[in-house]
Amino acid sequence: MFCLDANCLLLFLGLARGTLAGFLTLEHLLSYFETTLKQMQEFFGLEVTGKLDTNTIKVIKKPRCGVSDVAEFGHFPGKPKWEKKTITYRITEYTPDLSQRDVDAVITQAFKLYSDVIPLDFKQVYSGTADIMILFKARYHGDFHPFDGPSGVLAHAMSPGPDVGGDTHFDDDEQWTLSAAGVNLLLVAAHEFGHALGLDHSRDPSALMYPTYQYVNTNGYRLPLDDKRGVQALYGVRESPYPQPQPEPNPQPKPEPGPNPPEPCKRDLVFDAATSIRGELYFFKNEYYWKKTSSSIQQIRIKSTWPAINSVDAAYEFKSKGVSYFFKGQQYWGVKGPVSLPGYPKPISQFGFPSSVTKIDAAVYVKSTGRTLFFVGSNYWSFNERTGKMDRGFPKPIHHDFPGIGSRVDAAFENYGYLYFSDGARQTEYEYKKGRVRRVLLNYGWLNCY
Ligand code: TQI
Ligand code: ZN
Repeated sequence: MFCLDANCLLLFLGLARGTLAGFLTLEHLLSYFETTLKQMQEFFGLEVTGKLDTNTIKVIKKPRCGVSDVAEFGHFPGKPKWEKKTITYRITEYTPDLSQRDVDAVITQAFKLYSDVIPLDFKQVYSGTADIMILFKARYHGDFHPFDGPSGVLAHAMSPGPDVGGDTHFDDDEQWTLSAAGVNLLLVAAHEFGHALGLDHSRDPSALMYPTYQYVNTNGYRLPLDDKRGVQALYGVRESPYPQPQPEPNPQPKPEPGPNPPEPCKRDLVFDAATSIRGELYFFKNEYYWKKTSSSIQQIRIKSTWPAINSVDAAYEFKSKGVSYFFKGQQYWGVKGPVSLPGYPKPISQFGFPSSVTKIDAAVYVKSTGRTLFFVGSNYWSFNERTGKMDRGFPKPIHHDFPGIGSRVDAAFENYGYLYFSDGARQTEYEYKKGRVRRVLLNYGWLNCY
């Protein structure tokens, strides 16, 4: 915490430097200096005089936490920076080294290092021209700086500005990783985004913008102090804490009047979607879902739990990450129990669906194979959750691999090791290992109807 005074001096230096380009009078300098000194004196519990008295000098001279009071960071000539608050980015080409979802998550995380400390927001877009266009490509990739094969240059970014300004390219001859092996994507992306925001290299060896690559543990990684000062000197400080998704206590289901409250106990009940979430079963129908615990059934408006979601076509739970995905049309959302995750909705093309797929009928994660099965019309797709890629040779006809479950699937879920597939009001209990139907049921049988 003693480093705060360094910030004060830095603020002074930054302001002074900023002013130098325009008009700078001794009077300005002295008034900045006085303000800074007053803040410092207040912080250290000294008498607030705004003058360099002996006590203040003593404090300034004391060695503190090894952080020098002079700036090590740098900006580009002319200090180019973004003149708006929301910066869009788009990833046009991905690396085969990581799943698209992991790349998205790491890029989001790298931008968040900055948006946590400066009042800018970064928003991913999936079409058109974004402020920061991002791609992974080897060798020649459309600019005047072709990459050089493995190692050497890892990536580059343009300083802020229109057109190619901010654009960031990663050399796909590198082995991109989330770990200490190969080249860590978070650290390099965070470094490049520093350039894309207007930071030049730093002389501080602990800075992210120091011009040598050194792996550091990226768990809970935050922007090093020098880089934070550097970027705050350009954009200012984020005053309000970055809006964090709050794990709200599960909002109590209000008996809110809504459209089409479905009737549970009808033999012809058809589900839109079904999934397990944290050991409970969720059945979706119109704007509602039924939540089945071991002892009870509740009917709840979908919006009252996940405000952005009105109705769902398909849902599945990826248990090992504690995340569930909801699909509607060509969009999907990620949730953790009652908490909606930030950055959604995203396009289903991220799973590898072509644009001809306009809606998913059903989805289910099969733990034993690590695959998520997506049902679309009379076909199904197999998505490898480990690699984040669609398996080759899909889509395949449903009847080809799941004989007996029907010609299409409206809803699918897993329960106690069995898969359940609904086709209209009819449901089959399926034993995946043996590839056979065990029982034929009706959907409404799950809703404790007598
Ligand atoms: N790419 C250089 C870099 O981003 C490109 C570059 C060279 C550059 N000189 C520059 C960019 C001056 C702006 C200003 O630094 S790199 C590192 C680090 C590279 C290097 O591939 O050499 C990182 C990319 F810092 F580790 F050396 C990312 Cl983190
Ligand atoms: Zn650099």
